Amino acid sequence: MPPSSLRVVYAFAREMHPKTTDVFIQYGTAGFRTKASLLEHVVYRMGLLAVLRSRVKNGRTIGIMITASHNLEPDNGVKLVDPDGEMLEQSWEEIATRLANVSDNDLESTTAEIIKQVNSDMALKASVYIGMDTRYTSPRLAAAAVHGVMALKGTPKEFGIVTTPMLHFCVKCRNDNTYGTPTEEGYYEKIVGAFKNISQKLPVVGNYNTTLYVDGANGVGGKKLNIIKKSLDGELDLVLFNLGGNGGKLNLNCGADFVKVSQKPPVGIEHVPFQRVASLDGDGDRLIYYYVDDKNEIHLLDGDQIAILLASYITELLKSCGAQELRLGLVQTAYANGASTRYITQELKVPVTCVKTGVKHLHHAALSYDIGIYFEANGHGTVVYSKEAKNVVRKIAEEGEAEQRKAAQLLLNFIDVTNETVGDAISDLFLVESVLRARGLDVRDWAALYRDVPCRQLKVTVQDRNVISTTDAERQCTSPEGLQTKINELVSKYPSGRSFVRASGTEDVVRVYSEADTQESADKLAAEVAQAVFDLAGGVGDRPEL
Ligand code: G16
Repeated sequence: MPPSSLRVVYAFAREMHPKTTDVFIQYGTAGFRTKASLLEHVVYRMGLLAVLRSRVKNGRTIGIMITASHNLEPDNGVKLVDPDGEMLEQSWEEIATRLANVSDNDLESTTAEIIKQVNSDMALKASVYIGMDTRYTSPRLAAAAVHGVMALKGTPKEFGIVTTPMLHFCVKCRNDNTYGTPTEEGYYEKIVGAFKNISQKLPVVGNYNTTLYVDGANGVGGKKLNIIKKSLDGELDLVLFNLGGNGGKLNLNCGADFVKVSQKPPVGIEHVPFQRVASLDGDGDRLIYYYVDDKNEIHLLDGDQIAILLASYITELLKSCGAQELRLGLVQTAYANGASTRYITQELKVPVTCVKTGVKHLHHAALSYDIGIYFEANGHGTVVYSKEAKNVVRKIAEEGEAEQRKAAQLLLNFIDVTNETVGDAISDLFLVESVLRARGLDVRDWAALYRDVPCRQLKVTVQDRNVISTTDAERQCTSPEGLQTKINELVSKYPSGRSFVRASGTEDVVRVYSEADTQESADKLAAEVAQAVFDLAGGVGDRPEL
């Protein structure tokens, strides 16, 4: 494509997707995320960038997902997916931010500069897959992405409404046909098919029961499970609620983020004591389990517990295969409950790495193990298996002793249930159910593995959340001055106290996390730290109450 053709980049912008706001926007924890009304020009420009990225990757397919995941309905967002189905390479985030913020008048020249900077060969073909969540603003934004791709003569392919992990999966399959078929059906075939294989190998034993309630957060994940449900031949009896009907609003008083942060069950169903319930988030990339007891108290089984369940089962299978030489490790963030980290290192004897929030950081760290399990406490995570690990297991499945072969075949099915590209609520749900079934566990048996330290999360609104800087995987705050000293002082008053603060990369807030020996103390510590943030970091609105 000759450089003179870049004129169309400006023409499309001016005519169809003009930049109508001067609010600066940044590629954050999971792409650009803000009020949907401020995003159209940003998404158009990400269509342009996806084409350049595809050409830099020799024409391999790039993904664009339109979603604001756990955020409420008025927000929306956009993120780019790299060829192996992983998040956009971090060095390109700054380029994305630059392109999103230039004026329409400077768009053509900035695009030309970026083409030069990244050395994108404009003669190459470019392919871009586009998916969206169920928000009413998503179709309009997806159209803007298509226009961006067309402006630079790339080939867009629209997937319509899909979960975020489905789009990641399809991108990966398109670039690596050994992974699967790049369609929604291909996803069901591989992931659900492998789960059915496991279920047929494992009879229902012990306390496990096949009924699972699922809170769909009124988003896309529940809708897709409703399709899957019909193909499950009694292996799992899904009772779905919050599917978007009856006026239910996306992520409002329901969904994984609501359940995890508020530590309350979602609306939408009458809870039966001790019933196993799974809660998805709005775009189907996070999963939290919980049950309500006979005193109406909720017990959460969050990302930490899911990671532990998967790690212990994979360790057991590796042992049964005789493949203990494969290095298994776990990756968490500062939000991981202290009790979970102790359990993993002391009981499971599995190494743990702590990294910054954002699956992109966790995924990267997990790749350094033969088998890397990563989960944020909020339920976002998956397992990644190295080529070497897969080869070892495959060889045992073919050549091992009878018992070893059996375990290796089960592990191969387990690998196929996993969406290795990114955290995936549907795939994770089938992994968890496989382990509970294999071990004959009820949700209470699972919860009894260890006890969480009481914790609390709060949000504080400040004038500019960028005044907060952190270090040590976000566990220490380096600015504003005096805030970390104040946090240390507050924490020292509480037995088993721990607290940290960080700026959210998906919402315009500062997040506060605390742990202490009792729930009352954890709540109080969080409120005191929230007040310190409000006072020292320019809080707006009402000062948080104790
Ligand atoms: C996204 C990211 C997660 C992150 C979460 C909250 O989740 O993918 O890794 O934990 O945002 O991030 P922050 O605390 O920076 O707002 P989702 O489910 O919203 O895509």
